[in-house]
Amino acid sequence: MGEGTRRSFLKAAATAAGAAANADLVSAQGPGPDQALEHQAVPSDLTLRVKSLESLLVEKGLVDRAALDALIDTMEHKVGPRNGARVVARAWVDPAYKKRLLENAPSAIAELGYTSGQGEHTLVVENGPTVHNLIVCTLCSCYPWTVLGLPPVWYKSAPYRSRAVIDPRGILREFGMQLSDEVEVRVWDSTAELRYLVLPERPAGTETMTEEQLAALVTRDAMVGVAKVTLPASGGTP
Ligand SMILES: [Co+2]
Repeated sequence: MGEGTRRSFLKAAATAAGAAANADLVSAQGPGPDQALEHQAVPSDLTLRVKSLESLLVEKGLVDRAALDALIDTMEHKVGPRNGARVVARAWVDPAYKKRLLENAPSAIAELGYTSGQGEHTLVVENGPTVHNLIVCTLCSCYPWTVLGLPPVWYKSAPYRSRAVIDPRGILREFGMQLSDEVEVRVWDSTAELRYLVLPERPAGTETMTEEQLAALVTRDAMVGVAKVTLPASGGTP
């Protein structure tokens, strides 16, 4: 096919992929329809159509799965979590904002311009020297998408969903985190009505950083609770 045609196919597919990914957030992925209904509605007809379309486009070789993955990766790692990172950085530099954030997260998050319009509540849970918070949705993939964007694949996976509750320290070890026995691990099970965001600990050595520089340090994983915020190796920016 001509380049123009191919481009429009890719564009359409990219839109479809975005829609499919978003649809995931409001569709059931749980163990069964009955259980999943506790959290979210079953996939809509539109969701199924979008998924079918995406599969067909890939199968026919009209779009490259890698290109779709790259697009979703951008949503997961760059666009979405940057919102949460700004919220975290503000809380680190502004104690009054942090207080508002812990007391009424949706309102404090909306101060920075991020609103979901879906009416679900968000609770921010703060990590500290003796407490580590971890977020999961045991039944499906409920996620604070207003501040974190799309959930990563592992967040939606059955092993993470079950083991985060049964063996949170084991999960954290697999993500490279060794917590001492003195640190209490709190696991928060998200629902469609109540989502969680982790406020990570501000790393030492960042006292002179600007809010913007701090935001650049904050990762999605740290806001889910499977990582800490760390300083880049010396010589890097910021
Ligand atoms: Co859920």
